[in-house]
Amino acid sequence: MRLTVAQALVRFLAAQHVERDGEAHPFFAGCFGIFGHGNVAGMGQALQQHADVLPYHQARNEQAMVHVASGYARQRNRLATFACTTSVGPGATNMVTGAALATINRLPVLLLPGDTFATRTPHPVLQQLEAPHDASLSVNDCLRPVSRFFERVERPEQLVPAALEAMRVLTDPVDTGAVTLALPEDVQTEAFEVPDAFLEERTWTVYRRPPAPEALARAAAMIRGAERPLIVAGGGVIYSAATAALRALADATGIPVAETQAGRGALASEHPMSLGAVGATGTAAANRLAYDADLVIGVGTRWSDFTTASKSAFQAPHVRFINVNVAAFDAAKHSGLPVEADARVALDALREALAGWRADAAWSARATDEARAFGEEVARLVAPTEGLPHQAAVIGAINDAAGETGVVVCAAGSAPGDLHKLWRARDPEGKGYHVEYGYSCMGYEIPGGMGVKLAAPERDVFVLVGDGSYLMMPGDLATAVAEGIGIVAVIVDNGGYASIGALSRSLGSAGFGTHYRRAENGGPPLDAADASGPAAPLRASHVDLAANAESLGLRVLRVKTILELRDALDEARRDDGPVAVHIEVDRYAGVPDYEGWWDVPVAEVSDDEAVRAARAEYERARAAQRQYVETP
Ligand SMILES: Cc1ncc(C[n+]2csc(CCOP(=O)(O)OP(=O)(O)O)c2C)c(N)n1
Ligand SMILES: [Mg+2]
Repeated sequence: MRLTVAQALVRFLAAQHVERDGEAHPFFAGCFGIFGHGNVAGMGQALQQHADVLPYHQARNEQAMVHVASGYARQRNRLATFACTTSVGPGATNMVTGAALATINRLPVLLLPGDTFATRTPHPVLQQLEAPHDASLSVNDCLRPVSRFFERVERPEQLVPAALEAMRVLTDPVDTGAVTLALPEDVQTEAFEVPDAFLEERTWTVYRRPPAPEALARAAAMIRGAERPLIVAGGGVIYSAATAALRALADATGIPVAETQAGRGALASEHPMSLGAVGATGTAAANRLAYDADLVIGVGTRWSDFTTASKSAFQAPHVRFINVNVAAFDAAKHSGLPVEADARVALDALREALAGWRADAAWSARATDEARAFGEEVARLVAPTEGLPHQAAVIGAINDAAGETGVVVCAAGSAPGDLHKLWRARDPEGKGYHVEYGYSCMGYEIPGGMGVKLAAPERDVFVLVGDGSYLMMPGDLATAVAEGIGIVAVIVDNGGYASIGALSRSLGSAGFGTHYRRAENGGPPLDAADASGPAAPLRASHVDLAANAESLGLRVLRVKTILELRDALDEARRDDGPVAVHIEVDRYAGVPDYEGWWDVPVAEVSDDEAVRAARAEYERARAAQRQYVETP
């Protein structure tokens, strides 16, 4: 059949299915896009013609639409996503940040940027980068380092192998991430004889890879020989739908479980072995057990710097690691014993291999005691206080409104650390907690939350967004209104970049550059150079974020107290359309650190006494860093 490249691609995408555990469904939920001269006639025409098989959704910012796809993919356990089409030039480069986020978080997204003419005739076309030394370069080459697969389709026939390669990578749990097919604007519109088979329904099966028997036996022997084993559950546990297998292993063995950001909620907080967050933003319970653990069993984690508290969290002499992971790259980290396998299969196999064995009863009991004590600490922190509300109490209110099935979405600022520590996870499949912390990208919150809501319309989706993150990318709230995506965006206004302000103060730099307005323009003076900040809490910013959200078409609820917030959340979640809830919080009321640390280097020389003191403290803390190079 003779079709244009764009028509063939759209029909191909609509025909792709993915299957796991015998369940198959379409891989692409649709295509987000913003049209320009680089895609309006090619992809635009094809999407119009085939709107019945691949629905089109208009976005307001290309970065945001990639975030929507990432949020969607994560909520669907990476078994479905959106395609994203852009024009050539700025529309395409706007996707670079979204691509990096997807690739770092190992989430499948398909990017279809327009590209400059393959014929080279109108060169330099509008928005073209000219590289005198290399005529084949275009701005789309920025997408290469942030894509797991990149191809520029310069001839129509090339689409066939390129599209198949794209699907291989997108559906592979090891390789997945952003995939880019750059489409020169002339090639999009060129027709070719498309093989029938290319357009037929195709199912990509995600097989569950079992561990090598020898690797499993070694892992079981190491666990049996351990005195203080600890599981660290990562996002892979949730993506693999292995939360029940994790719970069964914890029940059978009494091994305590700590969680990364992506793995948060893998084990419900009520479980006696659930220690919650570990690492730089960890709970006292998890970090104390991590300190003493002699064997750490990472499951589906890529061991980000935060998880190990910059390699200071695990302090037992000769602490060893076992890494259960589908990706050899991650399984080899920390000179651990690599167990390359699907998380669910491996957890079930470990439970069988450990039948009859239990961890030392005193160690398990310590986990339960610490978890209970930290639960009391959480209750203390989320309780409403006098005066300006605290962010912790906002989190407590959202947690209650979310119940067992609601989802909280967040990405950057002070909230991710607070959520990691404070959130009581209740959803048995771990789908109630969605903090993007691989890239911790300001601006992800709103579009990411829209993706979650599109993936799970039956759930209430609460987006917790700081004023700074809000200002970076509010525009796609207009998309949420236009498309009827009923998120609840809780705008937590503390008048600037409070998290970085606190970090700056702790490093001796007095919160420099983290308030919106300069002091000479009526903004607040620099903070006191100590971690407690000024005595009187400063009122939030001069920007009326509630009015901003209203102007984009949202219903907005303005609240002043936690009691009002609770009512507003209840009202908002009953509303079908998107609702924003605006609340001012105390910029200086942070949640404490619980023996977590983060390596942020401090100036080695300075005229400032506060910086010199911070450097001395930094050097003391850095002495605890380890390399984890034991022989397994
Ligand atoms: C795109 C992007 N730019 C910069 C940063 C660095 N950064 C991390 S948190 C933060 C401030 C966030 O402010 P806000 O959303 O108001 O949250 P708060 O810190 O006040 O809790 C900044 C600038 C980032 N994570 N992402
Ligand atoms: Mg803020």
